[in-house]
Amino acid sequence: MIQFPKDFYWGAATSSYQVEGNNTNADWWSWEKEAGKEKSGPACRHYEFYENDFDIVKSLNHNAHRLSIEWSRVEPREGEFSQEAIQHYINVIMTLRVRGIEPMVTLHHFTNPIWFSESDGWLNPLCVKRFLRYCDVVTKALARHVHFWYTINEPSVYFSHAYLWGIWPPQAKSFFKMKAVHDNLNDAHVEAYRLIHKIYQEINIARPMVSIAHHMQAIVGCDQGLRNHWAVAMREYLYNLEIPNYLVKHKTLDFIGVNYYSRHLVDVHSWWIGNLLMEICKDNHHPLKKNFLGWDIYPEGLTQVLLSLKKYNLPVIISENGICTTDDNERWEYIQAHLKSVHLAMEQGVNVTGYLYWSLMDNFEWAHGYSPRFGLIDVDYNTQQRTIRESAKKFANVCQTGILEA
Ligand code: IFM
Repeated sequence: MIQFPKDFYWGAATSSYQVEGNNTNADWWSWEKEAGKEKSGPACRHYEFYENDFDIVKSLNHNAHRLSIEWSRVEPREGEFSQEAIQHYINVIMTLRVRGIEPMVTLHHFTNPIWFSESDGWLNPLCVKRFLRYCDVVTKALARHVHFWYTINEPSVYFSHAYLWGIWPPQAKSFFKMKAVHDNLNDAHVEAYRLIHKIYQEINIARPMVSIAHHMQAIVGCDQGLRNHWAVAMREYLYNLEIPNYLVKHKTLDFIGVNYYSRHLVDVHSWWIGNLLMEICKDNHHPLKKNFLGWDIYPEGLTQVLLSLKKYNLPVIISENGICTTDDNERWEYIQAHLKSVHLAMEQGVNVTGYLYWSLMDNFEWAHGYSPRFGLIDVDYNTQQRTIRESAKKFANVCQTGILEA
């Protein structure tokens, strides 16, 4: 039996674009059409059904819930803020609060308003200023009801997918553009962190907790050879620790949000820098069970990444961890195994204060569309019927008691 602390945050996460539906002013909306991808369309219609969805959240004993604000709804045209959208998000937050659920709010989760993207998005020299104007409006509207903020979701995933691999909008394939966006997102976080704290100080409310949701993988060498050893060390620094190092150096993390799913298996056949940084194992000599998208399931890696954060001496919240699968038994096994890994890291001194499963409900998985099923709640996209999965009920017991039967 494993016992988690009494005041632990338990819950699940979503993002606006993936569940709300009809985010017609977002860059993804137009890109889905241009690129011939599956359309997000009405998604889970969570924009309309959030009260009902939060009743379910309550029934599952979650005491925290992570969601994101859709910038393209709040500021559909440059400098024009929608009171309707702002009021909507106030209502969303209050709906959580009256149910005793701690809202954790993300300001940027992959999507941008079309006007922002059409003027060079995160490459425009004005991008940080534009993002801050939006953050200012949202923070002032929500400050009295929100204590936890994530400025940016998975900056490293965003800049690599959208500016290096070219598989997300705006489909750039340039190391230099990626580096510029990396720098701008770091600046955006640092400035947004300072702005949020300043607003809380001005209206004299308790210091908020501000972070990013940082994507981390367990980086594992196929063997202990010198080349793999070097490659693992370099990637560990560049992929996992470089961003937190920078943000900690600028004193702009109150906690660390960790999104963990899988491992990254390193097998390098040349000393060329490209191989050292990017070559991954293509053999099947260390096979593991995989999720629906083919990602390795590697729970012990969560202990590994959490221990790597110990040196920062900051609280950690698992802001995302989950599996897409058509077999719900696998989901419960995944949750159990990862919670054990979290607890192991806690026993070794990492101050983990919460665990949020990805995702509350099945949703739009970006370029993969609707096939991957990550949800604790099954969504029938034809009828919008929600069905609570067995794994959700088992997780609900842990949320209620803080006890995981080993
Ligand atoms: O669906 C995404 C989410 O938007 C960000 N983190 C990873 C999830 C699963 O791919």
